[in-house]
Amino acid sequence: MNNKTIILILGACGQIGRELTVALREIHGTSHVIASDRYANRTDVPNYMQIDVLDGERLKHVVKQHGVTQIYLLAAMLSAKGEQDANAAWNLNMQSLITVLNIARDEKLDKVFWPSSIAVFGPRSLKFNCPQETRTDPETVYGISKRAGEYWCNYYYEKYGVDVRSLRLPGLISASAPTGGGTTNYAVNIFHEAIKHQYFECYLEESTVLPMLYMKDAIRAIIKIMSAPSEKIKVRTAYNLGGISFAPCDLAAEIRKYIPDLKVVYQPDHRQVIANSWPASMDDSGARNDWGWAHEYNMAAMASAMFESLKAIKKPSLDHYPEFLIEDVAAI
Ligand code: AKB
Repeated sequence: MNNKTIILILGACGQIGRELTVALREIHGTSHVIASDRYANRTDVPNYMQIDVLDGERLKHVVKQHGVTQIYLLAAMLSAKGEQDANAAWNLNMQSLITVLNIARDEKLDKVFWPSSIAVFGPRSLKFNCPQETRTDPETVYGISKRAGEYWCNYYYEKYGVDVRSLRLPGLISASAPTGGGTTNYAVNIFHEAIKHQYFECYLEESTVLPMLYMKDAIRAIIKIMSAPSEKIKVRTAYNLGGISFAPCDLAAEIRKYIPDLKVVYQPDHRQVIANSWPASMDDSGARNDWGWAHEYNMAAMASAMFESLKAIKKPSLDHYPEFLIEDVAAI
């Protein structure tokens, strides 16, 4: 670790943020990793501060005051929620990125991480083994903001030398935080409902295959791309990232190995349209060749790890999360 590294995580209470904060603190130490989110009074999280990513002045002040050298910008409105308020989604997703890129340029930050998504693809993209370069044509405001954001990252790198790195993340599965506002959330929620009720109402059709990743793999990917030497990063928009692909019926069959009585009812809603527009699997050979990405968890290993983690939680349902963290889930 570099003693001068001071990391600021924006969106540290979210699904990625919670695990990334822990992982980065294991590497750099808690005092070198500032966790921040829009929530006040997180006295349970050490080295935490409340920051609204749309408040550029405060963000700049914090960066200067604490000598921040790297920012991980994780705050965003995801695909399904974004469709409910397109302007708010665009504003949050774009304005926060431009603000962070400007600060990175002006304050000469070492590096920035900003996640893109498989949502940059659309119905005219290749469905299987979707390549890095293909038609994108995203059909959600979230996907449009991610595609535009990729170009902004490339622009700031080319024009100002800002070392911003990005991954097109697939659906992420984890036990440590609820999911908020995404289309791929069913793959997390099914575990909770299977344990609690042995019953799950799935908002996607049983055969809808989507690219997914266990969170531990995603965190490894983020840490790996961020620690790769700059010359290894050949894609300055965002790298395709894949790992596993499955449909709700595949996941249900895997979960039935642990909970044989699980009943799943399929009731596709507006999220089905979004899922239909996304690829089923990703060609992430660029990430594998350029900086050595490799996933470790297949679906069986992911499910086993999920049950292991959820066993450690006394009341394994969405109820065990603090109220403020489930507000986005409840909104969908
Ligand atoms: C979503 O479902 O919106 C996200 C994503 C694929 O970026 N999980």
